[in-house]
Amino acid sequence: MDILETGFVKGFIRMADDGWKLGWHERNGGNLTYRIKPEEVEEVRQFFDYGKPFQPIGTSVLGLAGEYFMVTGSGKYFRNVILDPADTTAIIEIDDKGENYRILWGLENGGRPTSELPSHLMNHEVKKRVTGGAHRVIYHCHATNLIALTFVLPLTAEAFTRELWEMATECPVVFPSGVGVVPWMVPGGRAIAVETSKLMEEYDAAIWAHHGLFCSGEDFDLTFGLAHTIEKSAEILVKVRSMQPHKLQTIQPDEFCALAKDFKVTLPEKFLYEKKN
Ligand code: 2HA
Ligand code: ZN
Repeated sequence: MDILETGFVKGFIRMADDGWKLGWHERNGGNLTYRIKPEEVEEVRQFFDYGKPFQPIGTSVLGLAGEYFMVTGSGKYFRNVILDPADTTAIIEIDDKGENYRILWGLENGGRPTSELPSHLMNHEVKKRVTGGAHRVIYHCHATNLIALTFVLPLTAEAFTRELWEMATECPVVFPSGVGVVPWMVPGGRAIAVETSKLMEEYDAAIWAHHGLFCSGEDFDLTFGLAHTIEKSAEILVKVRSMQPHKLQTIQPDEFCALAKDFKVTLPEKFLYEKKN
Protein backbone atom coordinates (compact mmCIF):
# COMPACT_ATOMS: atom_id res chain seq x y z
CA MET A 1 0.00 0.00 0.00
CA ASP A 2 1.34 3.38 -1.06
CA ILE A 3 0.25 6.54 0.76
CA LEU A 4 -0.22 8.15 -2.67
CA GLU A 5 -2.96 5.60 -3.42
CA THR A 6 -5.06 6.80 -0.46
CA GLY A 7 -8.33 8.48 -1.45
CA PHE A 8 -7.81 11.80 0.33
CA VAL A 9 -4.20 12.10 -0.86
CA LYS A 10 -5.29 11.49 -4.46
CA GLY A 11 -8.09 14.06 -4.07
CA PHE A 12 -5.67 16.63 -2.63
CA ILE A 13 -3.16 16.15 -5.46
CA ARG A 14 -5.86 16.32 -8.15
CA MET A 15 -7.25 19.55 -6.74
CA ALA A 16 -3.80 21.19 -6.62
CA ASP A 17 -3.20 20.14 -10.22
CA ASP A 18 -6.62 21.37 -11.37
CA GLY A 19 -5.87 24.80 -9.87
CA TRP A 20 -2.48 24.90 -11.59
CA LYS A 21 -4.04 23.98 -14.95
CA LEU A 22 -6.56 26.83 -14.62
CA GLY A 23 -3.73 29.34 -14.16
CA TRP A 24 -4.39 30.27 -10.54
CA HIS A 25 -1.01 29.19 -9.15
CA GLU A 26 1.84 31.04 -10.81
CA ARG A 27 5.22 30.25 -9.24
CA ASN A 28 4.56 29.33 -5.58
CA GLY A 29 1.19 31.12 -5.45
CA GLY A 30 -1.70 29.63 -3.50
CA ASN A 31 -2.07 26.98 -0.82
CA LEU A 32 -4.37 24.10 0.10
CA THR A 33 -5.12 22.37 3.41
CA TYR A 34 -7.36 19.42 4.28
CA ARG A 35 -8.53 18.38 7.77
CA ILE A 36 -8.09 14.62 7.65
CA LYS A 37 -10.89 12.36 8.93
CA PRO A 38 -9.99 10.06 11.87
CA GLU A 39 -10.47 6.91 9.76
CA GLU A 40 -8.22 8.38 7.05
CA VAL A 41 -5.53 9.11 9.64
CA GLU A 42 -5.56 5.40 10.54
CA GLU A 43 -5.15 4.49 6.85
CA VAL A 44 -1.87 6.44 6.63
CA ARG A 45 -0.51 6.25 10.20
CA GLN A 46 1.99 3.53 9.17
CA PHE A 47 3.79 6.19 7.07
CA PHE A 48 4.21 8.70 9.92
CA ASP A 49 7.59 9.64 11.38
CA TYR A 50 7.13 10.98 14.92
CA GLY A 51 10.77 12.16 15.19
CA LYS A 52 10.30 15.79 14.16
CA PRO A 53 9.83 18.49 16.83
CA PHE A 54 6.68 20.52 17.43
CA GLN A 55 6.98 24.12 16.19
CA PRO A 56 4.81 27.20 16.83
CA ILE A 57 1.91 27.79 14.43
CA GLY A 58 2.05 31.54 15.11
CA THR A 59 -1.51 31.63 16.42
CA SER A 60 -3.75 29.65 18.73
CA VAL A 61 -6.37 27.20 17.37
CA LEU A 62 -7.60 25.28 20.39
CA GLY A 63 -10.61 24.07 18.40
CA LEU A 64 -8.19 22.07 16.22
CA ALA A 65 -6.18 20.45 19.04
CA GLY A 66 -5.16 16.93 18.04
CA GLU A 67 -6.31 17.30 14.42
CA TYR A 68 -4.28 16.16 11.39
CA PHE A 69 -3.99 18.13 8.16
CA MET A 70 -2.60 17.57 4.70
CA VAL A 71 -1.01 20.86 3.58
CA THR A 72 0.96 22.32 0.69
CA GLY A 73 4.51 23.46 1.49
CA SER A 74 5.75 27.04 1.79
CA GLY A 75 7.54 28.11 -1.40
CA LYS A 76 6.45 24.95 -3.21
CA TYR A 77 4.89 25.15 -6.65
CA PHE A 78 1.38 23.74 -7.29
CA ARG A 79 2.74 22.79 -10.71
CA ASN A 80 5.04 20.26 -9.03
CA VAL A 81 2.56 18.70 -6.59
CA ILE A 82 1.49 15.98 -9.04
CA LEU A 83 5.12 15.17 -9.90
CA ASP A 84 6.43 14.94 -6.34
CA PRO A 85 3.81 15.07 -3.58
CA ALA A 86 6.29 13.92 -0.90
CA ASP A 87 8.50 16.94 -1.63
CA THR A 88 5.76 19.58 -2.06
CA THR A 89 3.14 18.62 0.55
CA ALA A 90 3.02 17.37 4.14
CA ILE A 91 0.82 15.79 6.76
CA ILE A 92 0.96 17.67 10.07
CA GLU A 93 -0.44 17.10 13.54
CA ILE A 94 -1.66 19.91 15.86
CA ASP A 95 -0.69 19.56 19.53
CA ASP A 96 -3.16 19.39 22.42
CA LYS A 97 -2.87 23.15 23.09
CA GLY A 98 -3.63 24.11 19.49
CA GLU A 99 -0.46 26.20 19.38
CA ASN A 100 2.14 23.96 17.74
CA TYR A 101 2.37 21.59 14.80
CA ARG A 102 4.77 18.85 13.76
CA ILE A 103 5.41 17.29 10.36
CA LEU A 104 4.63 13.55 10.28
CA TRP A 105 5.01 12.90 6.56
CA GLY A 106 6.17 14.75 3.44
CA LEU A 107 8.34 17.83 2.79
CA GLU A 108 10.99 15.13 2.60
CA ASN A 109 13.65 17.51 1.26
CA GLY A 110 12.99 20.02 4.02
CA GLY A 111 10.71 23.02 4.28
CA ARG A 112 7.71 24.24 6.17
CA PRO A 113 3.94 24.11 5.70
CA THR A 114 2.34 26.94 3.68
CA SER A 115 3.18 30.52 4.67
CA GLU A 116 -0.58 31.00 5.09
CA LEU A 117 -0.84 28.28 7.77
CA PRO A 118 -2.23 30.75 10.39
CA SER A 119 -5.01 31.84 7.98
CA HIS A 120 -5.81 28.29 6.96
CA LEU A 121 -5.95 26.96 10.51
CA MET A 122 -7.95 29.88 11.89
CA ASN A 123 -10.42 29.46 9.00
CA HIS A 124 -10.60 25.71 9.67
CA GLU A 125 -11.27 26.39 13.34
CA VAL A 126 -14.19 28.71 12.53
CA LYS A 127 -15.61 26.47 9.81
CA LYS A 128 -15.33 23.30 11.93
CA ARG A 129 -17.38 25.08 14.61
CA VAL A 130 -20.03 26.75 12.44
CA THR A 131 -20.61 23.70 10.20
CA GLY A 132 -20.60 21.16 13.03
CA GLY A 133 -17.43 19.58 11.62
CA ALA A 134 -18.67 19.28 8.01
CA HIS A 135 -16.14 21.61 6.34
CA ARG A 136 -12.67 20.11 5.86
CA VAL A 137 -11.01 21.97 2.99
CA ILE A 138 -9.52 25.49 2.86
CA TYR A 139 -8.18 26.63 -0.52
CA HIS A 140 -6.36 29.83 -1.46
CA CYS A 141 -5.76 30.65 -5.14
CA HIS A 142 -4.76 33.64 -7.24
CA ALA A 143 -7.85 33.64 -9.47
CA THR A 144 -7.04 36.13 -12.24
CA ASN A 145 -10.36 37.78 -13.07
CA LEU A 146 -11.42 38.06 -9.46
CA ILE A 147 -8.17 39.84 -8.61
CA ALA A 148 -8.75 42.21 -11.55
CA LEU A 149 -12.17 43.11 -10.15
CA THR A 150 -10.64 44.18 -6.82
CA PHE A 151 -9.28 47.23 -8.68
CA VAL A 152 -12.63 48.38 -10.06
CA LEU A 153 -15.39 47.30 -7.65
CA PRO A 154 -15.91 48.72 -4.15
CA LEU A 155 -14.21 46.40 -1.64
CA THR A 156 -17.46 45.34 0.03
CA ALA A 157 -19.31 42.05 0.37
CA GLU A 158 -22.41 43.80 -1.04
CA ALA A 159 -20.72 44.92 -4.27
CA PHE A 160 -18.89 41.66 -4.96
CA THR A 161 -21.74 39.35 -4.00
CA ARG A 162 -24.37 41.16 -6.03
CA GLU A 163 -22.17 41.56 -9.13
CA LEU A 164 -21.03 37.91 -9.05
CA TRP A 165 -24.59 36.66 -8.46
CA GLU A 166 -25.82 38.64 -11.47
CA MET A 167 -23.24 37.13 -13.81
CA ALA A 168 -24.43 33.51 -13.66
CA THR A 169 -27.81 32.16 -12.54
CA GLU A 170 -26.25 29.30 -10.58
CA CYS A 171 -24.21 31.66 -8.36
CA PRO A 172 -26.80 32.48 -5.67
CA VAL A 173 -27.47 28.74 -5.37
CA VAL A 174 -23.74 27.87 -5.11
CA PHE A 175 -22.87 30.66 -2.64
CA PRO A 176 -26.17 31.85 -1.13
CA SER A 177 -24.48 33.50 1.87
CA GLY A 178 -22.37 35.64 -0.50
CA VAL A 179 -18.65 36.44 -0.50
CA GLY A 180 -16.72 38.49 2.04
CA VAL A 181 -13.94 40.94 1.19
CA VAL A 182 -10.70 41.63 3.07
CA PRO A 183 -9.03 44.96 2.17
CA TRP A 184 -5.40 44.84 1.10
CA MET A 185 -3.25 43.50 3.93
CA VAL A 186 0.19 41.97 4.29
CA PRO A 187 -0.23 38.23 3.64
CA GLY A 188 1.22 35.39 5.65
CA GLY A 189 0.61 36.58 9.20
CA ARG A 190 -1.87 36.55 12.04
CA ALA A 191 -3.56 39.91 11.25
CA ILE A 192 -4.88 38.83 7.83
CA ALA A 193 -5.78 35.45 9.35
CA VAL A 194 -7.93 37.16 12.00
CA GLU A 195 -9.75 39.30 9.41
CA THR A 196 -10.36 36.34 7.10
CA SER A 197 -11.57 34.04 9.86
CA LYS A 198 -14.08 36.70 11.02
CA LEU A 199 -15.59 36.62 7.51
CA MET A 200 -15.65 32.82 7.54
CA GLU A 201 -18.24 32.99 10.35
CA GLU A 202 -20.67 34.20 7.68
CA TYR A 203 -19.27 33.28 4.26
CA ASP A 204 -17.68 30.24 2.58
CA ALA A 205 -15.53 32.51 0.40
CA ALA A 206 -13.38 35.55 1.18
CA ILE A 207 -11.67 37.74 -1.40
CA TRP A 208 -8.27 39.21 -0.56
CA ALA A 209 -8.03 42.57 -2.38
CA HIS A 210 -5.31 42.63 -5.06
CA HIS A 211 -4.28 39.10 -4.06
CA GLY A 212 -6.76 36.24 -4.44
CA LEU A 213 -9.50 34.09 -3.02
CA PHE A 214 -10.03 31.88 0.05
CA CYS A 215 -12.69 29.17 -0.12
CA SER A 216 -13.98 26.67 2.44
CA GLY A 217 -15.95 23.50 1.82
CA GLU A 218 -16.85 19.99 2.86
CA ASP A 219 -14.71 18.17 0.31
CA PHE A 220 -12.36 18.78 -2.61
CA ASP A 221 -15.13 18.83 -5.24
CA LEU A 222 -17.31 21.34 -3.39
CA THR A 223 -14.43 23.64 -2.46
CA PHE A 224 -12.82 23.61 -5.89
CA GLY A 225 -16.27 23.99 -7.47
CA LEU A 226 -16.92 27.06 -5.32
CA ALA A 227 -13.66 28.73 -6.36
CA HIS A 228 -14.28 27.77 -9.99
CA THR A 229 -17.84 29.16 -9.96
CA ILE A 230 -16.72 32.45 -8.40
CA GLU A 231 -13.83 32.89 -10.82
CA LYS A 232 -16.01 31.99 -13.84
CA SER A 233 -18.52 34.60 -12.76
CA ALA A 234 -15.71 37.15 -12.31
CA GLU A 235 -14.51 36.35 -15.83
CA ILE A 236 -17.97 37.05 -17.25
CA LEU A 237 -18.11 40.37 -15.39
CA VAL A 238 -14.69 41.36 -16.75
CA LYS A 239 -15.93 40.57 -20.28
CA VAL A 240 -19.19 42.48 -19.77
CA ARG A 241 -17.38 45.54 -18.42
CA SER A 242 -14.85 45.34 -21.24
CA MET A 243 -17.63 45.45 -23.83
CA GLN A 244 -19.53 48.39 -22.35
CA PRO A 245 -19.67 50.23 -19.01
CA HIS A 246 -23.33 49.52 -18.22
CA LYS A 247 -25.41 46.35 -18.42
CA LEU A 248 -28.39 46.59 -20.74
CA GLN A 249 -30.27 44.01 -18.66
CA THR A 250 -29.53 41.79 -15.67
CA ILE A 251 -31.18 39.52 -13.08
CA GLN A 252 -33.56 41.54 -10.87
CA PRO A 253 -34.18 41.26 -7.09
CA ASP A 254 -37.61 39.61 -7.53
CA GLU A 255 -36.02 37.11 -9.93
CA PHE A 256 -33.37 36.23 -7.33
CA CYS A 257 -36.23 35.67 -4.87
CA ALA A 258 -37.98 33.32 -7.31
CA LEU A 259 -34.71 31.44 -7.78
CA ALA A 260 -34.19 31.20 -4.02
CA LYS A 261 -37.71 29.80 -3.55
CA ASP A 262 -37.34 27.08 -6.19
CA PHE A 263 -33.80 26.10 -5.18
CA LYS A 264 -34.59 26.32 -1.46
CA VAL A 265 -31.80 28.71 -0.48
CA THR A 266 -31.99 31.80 1.71
CA LEU A 267 -30.49 34.95 0.18
CA PRO A 268 -29.64 37.75 2.65
CA GLU A 269 -31.69 40.90 1.99
CA LYS A 270 -28.59 43.11 2.15
CA PHE A 271 -27.44 41.61 -1.16
CA LEU A 272 -30.82 41.98 -2.85
CA TYR A 273 -32.03 45.48 -2.16
CA GLU A 274 -29.17 47.62 -0.86
CA LYS A 275 -27.43 49.91 -3.29
CA LYS A 276 -24.16 48.22 -4.13
CA ASN A 277 -21.90 51.02 -5.34
O1 2HA B 1 2.77 32.26 -2.21
O2 2HA B 1 -0.19 32.61 -2.17
O3 2HA B 1 -0.52 34.18 -0.07
C1 2HA B 1 1.79 31.69 -1.43
C2 2HA B 1 0.69 32.63 -1.35
C3 2HA B 1 0.70 33.58 -0.24
ZN1 ZN C 1 -1.56 34.17 -2.12
